Amino acid sequence: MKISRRDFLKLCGISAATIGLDAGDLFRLEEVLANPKGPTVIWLQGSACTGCSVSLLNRLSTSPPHNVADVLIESINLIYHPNLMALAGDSAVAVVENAYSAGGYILAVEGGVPTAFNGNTCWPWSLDGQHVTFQEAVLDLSQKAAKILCIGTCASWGGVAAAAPNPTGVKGVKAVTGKTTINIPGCPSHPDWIVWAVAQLLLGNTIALDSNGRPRTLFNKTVHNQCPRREAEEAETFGIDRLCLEELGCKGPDTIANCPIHLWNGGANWCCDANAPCIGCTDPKFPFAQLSSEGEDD
Ligand code: FSX
Ligand code: SF4
Repeated sequence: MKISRRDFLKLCGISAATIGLDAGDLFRLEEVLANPKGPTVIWLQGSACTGCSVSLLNRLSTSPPHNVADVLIESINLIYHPNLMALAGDSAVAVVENAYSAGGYILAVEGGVPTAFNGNTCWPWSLDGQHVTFQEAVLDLSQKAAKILCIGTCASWGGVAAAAPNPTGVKGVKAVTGKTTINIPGCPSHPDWIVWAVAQLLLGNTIALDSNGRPRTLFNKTVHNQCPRREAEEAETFGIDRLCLEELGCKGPDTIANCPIHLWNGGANWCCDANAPCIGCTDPKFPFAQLSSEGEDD
């Protein structure tokens, strides 16, 4: 299916209300996407499960464009993505090298950065017959990136990939590069959060971040604060509809995310309303411990 740059606009238009784009934003996006010299996006995958890419790939619409991956490839200059690009081997690396020389690209990182064993547990590619570690690739490419987008909790702070005992020494991108990163957490990240962030960067908008690098527009209230079960009686056992899940370990009171309002799977549902306690996957300390909430509560 041939998809044009206009289709990214259409996707943003479909999601405009839910991802907070107004008519002026859509008009400016149209101008940006019409520019053949628009920003280049390099998407790297490190220590992760690829769930963030799958989450984005599953961003389905009932009308064309159906698949956000096609849209991103055809409408945004996404030059490197391990699962989506047609190129492989040296020719794929050459494309990254060219983008690096030009600079000014958006570097999207999915997955944490293994640092133990000099980073040799993760090799994204080889150059001149030498393995390049993911750590080297992230360090090099971060130098000339206009913006660094961390897709998912692993890239943001380590996440599941950095869970103890963490033998490969996985860290988040900011911890490795020292650079400011725009963190779009979630395990996986919500596709609309990713689309929102890419659209903001294409528009040249400044994204206000909280102290953990998360966009304040998306991450400003606890899950608990927005949960429809907040006043409900507490469940003592699993599988009972409409009861609060705090006694069963719900992390909603300590987790900042808009899942109860934004919903998942094309608006089908979200964790607590499927009777599954929030596991706190957008939190810097996920999966084992959590920071105290910095959002409003009660
Ligand atoms: Fe991590 Fe992405 Fe969790 Fe997986 O790849 S945020 S392990 S669901 O999805 O990086
Ligand atoms: Fe809060 Fe979780 Fe209870 Fe919802 S289910 S009200 S998020 S503790």
